[in-house]
Amino acid sequence: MVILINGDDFDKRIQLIFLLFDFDKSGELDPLEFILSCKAVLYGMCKLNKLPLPLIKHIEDYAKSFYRNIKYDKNFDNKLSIEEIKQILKEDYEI
Ligand SMILES: [Ca+2]
Ligand SMILES: [Ca+2]
Repeated sequence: MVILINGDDFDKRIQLIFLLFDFDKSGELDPLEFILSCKAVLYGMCKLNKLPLPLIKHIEDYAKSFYRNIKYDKNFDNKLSIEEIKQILKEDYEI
């Protein structure tokens, strides 16, 4: 996540990653798409840093928590738009 938020072209990076995981090109990430994107990002970060891989159950619980929190899913439609994801990364960059 640090790599994502520390660049000058934050919006472009987020857009690119968002497009990779918005499998149905709906313009929003549904819970399954978000879980898959979390898995890919976390596994990549762990492998890069030679850390143990997190349990899939923990990743799923973590990802699902975003959809239960109106702070993240601001319109509570059980989908995360690119604007909602940008806000998550800007406001809670330590996640
Ligand atoms: Ca989608
Ligand atoms: Ca939403």
